[in-house]
Amino acid sequence: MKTILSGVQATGKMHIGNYLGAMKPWVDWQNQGRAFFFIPDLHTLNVRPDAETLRGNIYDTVAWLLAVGIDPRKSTIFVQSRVPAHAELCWILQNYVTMGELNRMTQYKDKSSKRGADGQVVALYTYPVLMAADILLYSADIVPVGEDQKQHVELTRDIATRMNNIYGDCFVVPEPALPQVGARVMSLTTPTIKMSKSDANQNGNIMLADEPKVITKKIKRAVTDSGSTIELSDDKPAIANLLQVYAGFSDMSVPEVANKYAGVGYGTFKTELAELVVEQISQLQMDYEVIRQDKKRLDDVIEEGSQRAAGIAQKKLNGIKQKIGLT
Ligand code: AQP
Repeated sequence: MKTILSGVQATGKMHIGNYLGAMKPWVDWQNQGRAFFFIPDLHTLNVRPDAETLRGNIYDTVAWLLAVGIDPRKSTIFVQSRVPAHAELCWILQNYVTMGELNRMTQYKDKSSKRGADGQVVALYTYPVLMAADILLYSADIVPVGEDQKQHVELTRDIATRMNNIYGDCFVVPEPALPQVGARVMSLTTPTIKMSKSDANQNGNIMLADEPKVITKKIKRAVTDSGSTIELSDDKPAIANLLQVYAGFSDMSVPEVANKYAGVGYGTFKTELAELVVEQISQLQMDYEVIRQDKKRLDDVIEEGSQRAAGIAQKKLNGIKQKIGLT
């Protein structure tokens, strides 16, 4: 049986890129193997969130996972900081990765360029090493992620292979799995950059928590390309992105959506896209509101999942410590 693992940051603020690129596909993945979905709250510390906000965001994020359909009877849902083995393995792995490799990580370049000197914290730089520990502790075969995280999974593969070569069988070498639709949802205002929580222009994002009228307004104001009718083409990146969003929410393929709307005006297409997105997000929001009120249920999910994860992770860490001579 394959092991599947992935995570979503503890910001509580998910956009439709996180949803279509990661969380929605996880709902299918949980039926295809032994699945782990976690909240990487140690990663989230690199933006120095206020303590009370972080505490609440962890609950928000778990509630969103349940609302989109992650089922704790099928998947282990856990919080990273409750499993001490992540930080310990991260330290060990830092000895098997070079600064040259970390310097090539495009996410570090993107995120650090958006922050001032004070925001360029060491944990942002070493983020991919902690992510490698997250994956390798559970012997994950498959890591379903959006395209922006693919490079980090590839680095994880390099680290695992390196340690396997030095010490013999240490780790399973994981494969990234990108969804067919939604692997890279782009900003609605600047379709050349990915939709991102940290984008200064929040009109480019559709958040899962946005009200229907806000979603509709953002879609209606989304930039379009030259021309006036729907056509799938490499030189129409804005339309391609909107078609991708429609495909993601309708479970159609992008060419199917393009065929359905071929020759239709941008205005009509945007109206129907907004209706589709509003309908689906409204349902998710209703489920989320009910789940978020039930703190006892959320505590139980976190506690049970984190205990199960900690048992597996500690066993793996003990084996690695033995192999490398620490015990
Ligand atoms: N625009 C996107 N399109 C498709 N998938 C995306 N993901 C993120 N942005 C897009 C995927 O969502 C999962 C969880 O991501 P994360 O919580 O680790 O956040 P991130 O990758 O750092 O990107 P964000 O959410 O936009 O935050 P910032 O602004 O901090 O970069 C991952 O599988 C990710 O690939």
